[in-house]
Amino acid sequence: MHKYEKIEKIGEGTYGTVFKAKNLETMEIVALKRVRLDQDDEGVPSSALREICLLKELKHRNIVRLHDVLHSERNMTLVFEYCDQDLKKYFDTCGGVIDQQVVKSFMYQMLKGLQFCHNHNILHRDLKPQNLLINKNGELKLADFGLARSFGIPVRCYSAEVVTLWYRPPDVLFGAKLYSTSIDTWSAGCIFAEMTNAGAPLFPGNDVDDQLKKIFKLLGTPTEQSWPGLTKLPDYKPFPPYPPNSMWYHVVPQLSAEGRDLLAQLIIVNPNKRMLADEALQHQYFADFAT
Ligand code: Z3R
Repeated sequence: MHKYEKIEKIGEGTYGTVFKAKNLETMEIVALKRVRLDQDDEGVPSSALREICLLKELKHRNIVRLHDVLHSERNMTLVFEYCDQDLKKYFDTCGGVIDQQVVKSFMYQMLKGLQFCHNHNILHRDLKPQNLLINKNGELKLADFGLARSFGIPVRCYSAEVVTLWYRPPDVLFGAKLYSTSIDTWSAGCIFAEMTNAGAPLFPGNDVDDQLKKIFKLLGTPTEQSWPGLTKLPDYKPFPPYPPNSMWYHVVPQLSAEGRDLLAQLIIVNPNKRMLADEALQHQYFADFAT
């Protein structure tokens, strides 16, 4: 730890405090993420440590680099590449306008990062604006990839802040335990809509029930016919039979028809029908996009 000098606190993440710091050997600016482990646990589980160390090999321009993993008996500190801000702050400071070409560029980079991790069988499971980081030169990078697998997604952040449900797909909200890559493409769809609306969230639910209700009011309540196996999910409960709302134009008025088509395929309620990152990158929406 003496190798790093803390500069300032950046924020409170899901697992612990994040600091901006300087590597005193290289003078490089980094982000230090201190992971709080359960009080009564015996320190860092060796399985988690192995998994986290594998993430050091995950190298891609749209993934925040994990430089190092430091651990003592009780704690673990992850040393990440530093980025200037996250997408949440970007929304807060954009003054209610985001250029739709910027949205396309961010969306493309988010899908590129997702595609890379999914090709390596790593899921994010908690994708949200707070862990999409943006550089001054317009590069977008995904943070916290693979951490949910090692540490789980807590109900509350260690700082007692409630973990947001806004980007969770209906299968997970109904208690599905077998996660697949479709969990992340749903979140990507929600973030896509939020970007085109300059930071207004698509499904800002207050609790699991309200979250599902908001989703079904737009997309229609699923049935055993539209989604075989739905009623067998661990936390399944029936909802009123809302019809799908066809007024997409009003949901994302700034988005082009191609963009609306892509969005509609990312936020499909049945996880087996949801579009994958690979397919999304081939979508017509990106046809005029030079990287
Ligand atoms: C790695 C992992 C998490 C974070 C990193 C790097 N950088 C973060 S969070 C960050 C967030 C801001 S500035 C840097 S903020 O001021 O926009 N909240």
